[in-house]
Amino acid sequence: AAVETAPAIVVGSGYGGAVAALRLGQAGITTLVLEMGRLWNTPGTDGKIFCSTAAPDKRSMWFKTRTEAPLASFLWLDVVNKDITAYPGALDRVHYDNMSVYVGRGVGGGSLVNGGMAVTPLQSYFAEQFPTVDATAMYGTYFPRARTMLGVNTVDPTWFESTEWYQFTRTSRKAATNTGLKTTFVPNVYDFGYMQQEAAGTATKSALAQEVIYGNNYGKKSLDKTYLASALGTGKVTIHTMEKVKAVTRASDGSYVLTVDRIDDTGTVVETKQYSCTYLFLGGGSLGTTELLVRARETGTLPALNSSVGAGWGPNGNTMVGRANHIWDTTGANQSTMPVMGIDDWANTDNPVFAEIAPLPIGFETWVSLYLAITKNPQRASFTYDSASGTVKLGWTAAQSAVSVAMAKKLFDRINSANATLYRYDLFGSTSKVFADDFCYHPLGGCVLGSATDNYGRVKGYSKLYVTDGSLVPGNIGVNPFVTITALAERTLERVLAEDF
Ligand code: FAE
Repeated sequence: AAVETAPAIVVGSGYGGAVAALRLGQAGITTLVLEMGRLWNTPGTDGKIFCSTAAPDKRSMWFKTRTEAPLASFLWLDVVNKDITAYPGALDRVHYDNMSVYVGRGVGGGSLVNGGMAVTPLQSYFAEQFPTVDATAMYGTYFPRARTMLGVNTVDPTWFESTEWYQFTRTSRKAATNTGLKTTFVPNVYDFGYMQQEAAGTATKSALAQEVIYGNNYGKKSLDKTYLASALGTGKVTIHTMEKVKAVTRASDGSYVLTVDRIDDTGTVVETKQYSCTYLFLGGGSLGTTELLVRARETGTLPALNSSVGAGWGPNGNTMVGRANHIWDTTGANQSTMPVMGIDDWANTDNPVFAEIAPLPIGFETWVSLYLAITKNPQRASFTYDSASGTVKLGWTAAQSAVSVAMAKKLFDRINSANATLYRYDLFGSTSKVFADDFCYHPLGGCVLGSATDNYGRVKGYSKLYVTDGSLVPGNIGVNPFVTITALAERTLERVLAEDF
């Protein structure tokens, strides 16, 4: 088959890929984006593009025959998951031996399915994690640029205090305050003006209609509405969907050659294509990018990649936990799916934890306070290539998850003790499981900045090859990660466009 050629190719259309696509397009460089998922712009027979968590169908998950929601059970019953038809749905759960990782699939990557929390890390912790990056430039230029481009806004505090939709957050805040803990509002890319209209009954409900992890039909500024819309607007950027990059090699003239499977809605490979480019930007996310590069090094297609490729992975210390409130401390049958507050105990050097107050939007009173804790777990793992199966494996162990659990438990034991409350035992599938220790939402690392790449995401051992996504972040950033990923990508693109083109 003929080789299609483009000056620049971007793999993936999540945060890192979207920033690369826009800035390349604005610089006048013809750019092709290759995305394995679909473009989410066509309503189904119900008139909606995405399905809700209350009634998941084939659109929910990436080629699964049963949904795999983070909360496996309620009152130990498997009421949460449903059988579905295999289809290129929006949310994937990728299983490794002791850790499964949720990722978004489609034009917009994780922005399609995430909680929209747009949090800038503490500058001192950013500087600790990225000692070679000029933190002043990050906080003066790139973080503000990222927040503006992403459309970050905050909930109106007056409305927050009065609306039934955030009763669950206020109840969790009360328990934290009783413990002497600090809570903080967190910004979001969901349009809170729109959400107030939903609550008033003047706009079609999305965040207030149990839509989030399988996509939001309204209200959310996902990347297809921000960076990617602007990228397409330059007239220089094209996106090919349902095309998965399988392999990367380098031709003798220095160009990169990509082998790509085009799939249909059943997952069948309908065509295997070859693309070539001068500049290659990898934005497949921590899993996608690292897998491509580990495979390239181990199969000899990019043999000069160094031993740091595949190393430094962590789940951002993620652990989920639920508490049972007293009968008089209700959390509300109606809950917004967009979190707006966190318990910020990161300054506690003995046990740093930032815990997002998460909703449990199932439409009836549960008295559950749910949290996604981000702990400062220092454990890291590596990806390795298994030549027998041709797959890439992640070496994360159960003992490494136990470190996150122990840190979260220290914090929530304090909260339970101050409030005379207990954990919920019925949420994660088995009677003994209080902490979800086997999945994460925040995969980070694998091609860490300054180790696998130079200080600007240029992959060591090659020229004109770049990483722009979450694989640059060394396993932990202390808050929800997409603002950091976006800001780092802005910094990389500015430098690379000035020096390498
Ligand atoms: P990502 O957004 O994952 O994009 C990678 C893209 O590349 C995807 O579209 C893939 O389909 C595509 N791709 C991968 N491999 C290939 C290949 N070989 N060929 C072609 N295409 C490929 O990467 N973060 C926050 O900051 N706040 C939140 O509230 C939040 N909530 C979350 C909730 C959920 C349920 C999930 C899953 C994640 C959440 N996150 C949140 C994490 C956040 O979405 C994630 O850090 C970013 O999406 C990562 O951005 P990347 O650019 O690294």
